[in-house]
Amino acid sequence: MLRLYDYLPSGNGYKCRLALAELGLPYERIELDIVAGETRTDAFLNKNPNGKIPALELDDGRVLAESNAILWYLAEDTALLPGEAYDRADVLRWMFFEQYSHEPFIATSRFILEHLPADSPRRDELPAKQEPGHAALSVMERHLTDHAFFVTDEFSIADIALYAYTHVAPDGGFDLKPYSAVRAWLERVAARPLHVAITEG
Ligand SMILES: N[C@@H](CCC(=O)N[C@@H](CS)C(=O)NCC(=O)O)C(=O)O
Repeated sequence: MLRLYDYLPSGNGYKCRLALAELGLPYERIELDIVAGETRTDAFLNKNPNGKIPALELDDGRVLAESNAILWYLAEDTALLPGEAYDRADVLRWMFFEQYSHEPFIATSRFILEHLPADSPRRDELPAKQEPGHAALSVMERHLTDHAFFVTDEFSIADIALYAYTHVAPDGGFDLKPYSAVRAWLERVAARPLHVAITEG
């Protein structure tokens, strides 16, 4: 059975849980407390030398790290990944956007506010993350104003990659009120029949 090394509050881990739920794939979830350093043990570093969840262990023992690589692996030959070359590249476009222009500002603000002590010096990083975080939300808003989903007319792993941290953006201090198209898209994703919440293990 697939084994997912995970941390329940993690949006990166949640991306994998969302895809596994959409695809109806059974898996074993191994919870690692990232704040307590459980991803930095020798045993885990032998699985992912980068010391981060999520990591997906296959039946044959191979391990795949990086949330968006895991999404790609799970989605191959399913409705979550389009077949046409341009559309597949467009999925990658949005997943690279998520990692470079969205996650470093929106996800990390949530991590600092929700998982670090109130007196953490990392709180000083928060103001500088506001402008680029809102820039990412504005890019999404512009695209979603005339698209139901990010790539083609269908839900794909591009939507999963972007949903994970966008739906909890307010936890990081990002008000979603000005982004009506983003909010409508969040509702469309959450209404999918096999959708699971980030709190569901
Ligand atoms: N680019 C990676 C980021 C993974 C990541 O940042 N994981 C965090 C939790 S969301 C983690 O495991 N941190 C623990 C650590 O760095 O020790 C991905 O998309 O999977």
